[in-house]
Amino acid sequence: MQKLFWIDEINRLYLLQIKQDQVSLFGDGHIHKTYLVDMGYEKLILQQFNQQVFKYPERISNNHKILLDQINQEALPFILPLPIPNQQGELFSLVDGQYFRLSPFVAGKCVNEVTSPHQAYLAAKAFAEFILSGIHIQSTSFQESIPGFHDLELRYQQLKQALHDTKREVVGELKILVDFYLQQKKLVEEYVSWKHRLPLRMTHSDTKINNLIYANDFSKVNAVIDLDTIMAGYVYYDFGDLVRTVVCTEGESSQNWGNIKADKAKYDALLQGFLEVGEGIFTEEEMQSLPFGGQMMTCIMGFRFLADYLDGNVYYSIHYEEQNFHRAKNQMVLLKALQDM
Ligand code: GN1
Ligand code: MG
Repeated sequence: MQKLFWIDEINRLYLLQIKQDQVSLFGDGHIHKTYLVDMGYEKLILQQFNQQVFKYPERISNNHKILLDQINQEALPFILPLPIPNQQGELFSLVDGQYFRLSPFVAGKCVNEVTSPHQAYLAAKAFAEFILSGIHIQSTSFQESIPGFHDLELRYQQLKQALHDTKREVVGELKILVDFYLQQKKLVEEYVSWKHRLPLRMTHSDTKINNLIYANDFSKVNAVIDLDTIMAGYVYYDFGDLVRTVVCTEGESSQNWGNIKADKAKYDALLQGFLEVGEGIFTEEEMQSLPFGGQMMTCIMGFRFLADYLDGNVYYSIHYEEQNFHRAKNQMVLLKALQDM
């Protein structure tokens, strides 16, 4: 790996003695550059923060400070690895114009697909328990780390804008994909109608299955991770992104179109996990909104992947030029399967 010029400054800011060869790239998130720091006696996660995607790091600090102050972490059945404050008490460290942060490392397994309904059940329980742990916090105290992040109406507009501005030729399969997503107006209307009926809660807002760490034997959840999008949202967002990434029989990057199906047993297990925790706490309407969540979150990811492809791949990291196009196609096949389930 290239020489990491920022390590000395990190060591100074956190009173550490990390050496170059103790740092390696880690995980497969699409947004930040994540490193594992292995000092032998202790492991940490170090992230070079993506300021292109998250333009308001101070809002994330605000939200994380609320969590540090107001969530009883001891009572949570898993770890919430919030950033470790530096010597100045700040959650972010600015080194050479770049934001970095350090957080505890949690051992276990991060997966892109679950293999059993029981694993699905455990994931749903954990994310519902997370929502519950912040149910006493005024949703207005959270700031939007990405404005309009799950606003389906806005994402629909952004897709139309991308289509208008694109340098790509919209023909053939791309045209089919664009037409499919533009036809999802009904979901956009349903999104608007739910808005008036549901309370805002503290939600994780990025509950894709690899944002959770299972114990190595999958007997429990060790941690809920990727905490940048924690903000006010609807319960169905968190249920929905689980549906999108758990119920699908193929991962988000799969191109085995014929194998992309919705697994009803895993869906039912998700529902069971969520309801077991939320029963008597979530409102009747929140419970009723859950099935909409799966379709809505799949649709919004399709909008976003496709818009990014049309924009020239400026948001998500990609391994090849057509990857966002393929991701959008994957979500289209899944959305159809969920609509037929
Ligand atoms: C991004 O950071 P990561 O890879 O967990 C994205 C999510 C998408 C997801 C799709 C801040 O999540 O919204 O659902 O990719 N996060 C952000 O894989 O845009
Ligand atoms: Mg992630």
